Amino acid sequence: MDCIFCKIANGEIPSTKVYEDDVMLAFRDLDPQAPVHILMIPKTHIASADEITEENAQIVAHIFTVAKKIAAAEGLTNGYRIVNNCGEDGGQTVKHLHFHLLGGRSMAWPPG
Ligand code: DGP
Repeated sequence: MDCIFCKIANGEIPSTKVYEDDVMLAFRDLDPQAPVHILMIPKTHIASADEITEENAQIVAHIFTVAKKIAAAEGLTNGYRIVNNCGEDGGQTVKHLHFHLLGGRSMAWPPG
């Protein structure tokens, strides 16, 4: 499968990793939209949030338990935002489930 985030997860494509375990990887976004912009991905290929099931939901729960530790390690003591873009209208460009962890500035709402 020609998936760029699978290639990052297995080391075929380099990335600036900030966290890794058996289940997930977190690395800095190539095109940061905030002073801290990290992508958190499952190592296993899940195409999008639309593909989350009872069977793989534990992976997502794990990512969220790690997210706050990454935020703390990045010094985001004043809050942060976690974003998932799902499908075309959601603005998803890479078809491998990922959560954007953004921080280091005040975020606007609503998103564009
Ligand atoms: P999304 O639009 O939600 O699918 O976000 C995809 C993000 O992935 C986007 O912010 C740019 C980032 N990205 C794409 N290719 C690479 C890459 O090869 N390396 C890294 N570090 N980030 C990438």
